[in-house]
Amino acid sequence: MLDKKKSIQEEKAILVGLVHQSQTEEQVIEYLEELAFLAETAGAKAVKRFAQKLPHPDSRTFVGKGKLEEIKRYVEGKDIQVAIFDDELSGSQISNIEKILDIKVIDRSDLILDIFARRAKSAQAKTQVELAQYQYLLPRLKGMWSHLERLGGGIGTRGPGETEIETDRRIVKDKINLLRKRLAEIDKQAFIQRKDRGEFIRVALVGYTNVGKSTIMNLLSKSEVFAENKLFATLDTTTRKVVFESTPFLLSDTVGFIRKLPHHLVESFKSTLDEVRESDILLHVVDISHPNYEEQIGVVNKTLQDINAFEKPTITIFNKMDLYEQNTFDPWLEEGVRNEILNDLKERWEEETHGNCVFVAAIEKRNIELLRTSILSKVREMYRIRYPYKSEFFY
Ligand SMILES: Nc1nc2c(ncn2[C@@H]2O[C@H](COP(=O)(O)OP(=O)(O)OP(=O)(O)O)[C@@H](O)[C@H]2O)c(=O)[nH]1
Ligand SMILES: [Mg+2]
Repeated sequence: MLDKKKSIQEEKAILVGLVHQSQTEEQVIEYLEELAFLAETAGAKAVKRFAQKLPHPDSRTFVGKGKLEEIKRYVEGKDIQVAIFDDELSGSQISNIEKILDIKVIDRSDLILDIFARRAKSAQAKTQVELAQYQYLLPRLKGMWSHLERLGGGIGTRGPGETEIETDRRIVKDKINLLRKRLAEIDKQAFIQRKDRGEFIRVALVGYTNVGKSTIMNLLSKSEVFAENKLFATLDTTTRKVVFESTPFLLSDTVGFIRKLPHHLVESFKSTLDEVRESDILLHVVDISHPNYEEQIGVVNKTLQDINAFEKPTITIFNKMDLYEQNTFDPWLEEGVRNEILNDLKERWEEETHGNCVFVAAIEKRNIELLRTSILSKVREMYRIRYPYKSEFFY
């Protein structure tokens, strides 16, 4: 029962989102675009999107009955295996919707957990994801049972009684406890390792997923960190010692953030995010070519607050300037007008970040020297503050 197959690799999917009152239609289009990208990262193909304006989700079926009928009419007779909802669903909502649509139903959290599970490489990441998966499952067990009951529902088959559900709950709870203990052990080891790193200033790359953190890590540290155009390419933190003009420091590449990151996932990734929490300087990478980049900045800041890593000295790196220019400017636009638009943008963010920002195109290595200079001056400033009497040892 606990092996309910969730993988959606090579399946065709429809996407469903709700438009709340406070959201604009453009935002919801962008959200579903992101959900489609998540589905693609998990190996599925989104063939159709449905959105409904509702003040509150329907407690039984999430979207309204009429909308669900519309979706059912679309799905019927087509080669579609899964419906993906953009918000977290309860166990009973999942089974109610599955009853009506007669295809598999998963939600955004499920999808993100599935991607994380497939990408996890280290024992730490694997344990963290597994823990989050069981925590997500626990409150949904009952709904899933009633779903199974229906599937096996011929005459004479008896549905599960409370005992079976209770047995399952106990199995899941035991598993959660076991994983927690295992994680605590791994965390202890990681903590000891981090302590071994001495007195170096620590710098962490943070940001929304797919903004170019690993690409920048590679440029700055000449390492080969896995970077690709998929969400959550990086799950494990990579730390390298870097030396700029004889000043050494530690640079870490970390897991990307996303809106509505499942709560349990943030919880169990806390130890991976220790690297961020314990760092001295943050490099907040932003994909300025993304239509929702300002909202993404907000999501990252909120997540940093959640893990108690806010209000650290930060350099905001506006990346993908090449794509931004390509998307914003018509080829015939005069050079003067272009520069004016670019200057306005830069001035606005210079003001907002108190001068702590750099505009780069990592893919073209544009402005990387300037970025190095900004990082170096921040790192040296931190050494001076941290070790007023011996900071000269570090450069
Ligand atoms: N056009 C353009 N693409 C870029 C730039 N920098 C990175 N990319 C591309 O953006 C995609 C994501 O890059 P990554 O470095 O993997 O991004 P990340 O932030 O580490 O992503 P996650 O680890 O998945 O959170 C890759 O396809 C990169 O080649 C840039 O300056 N311009
Ligand atoms: Mg990465």
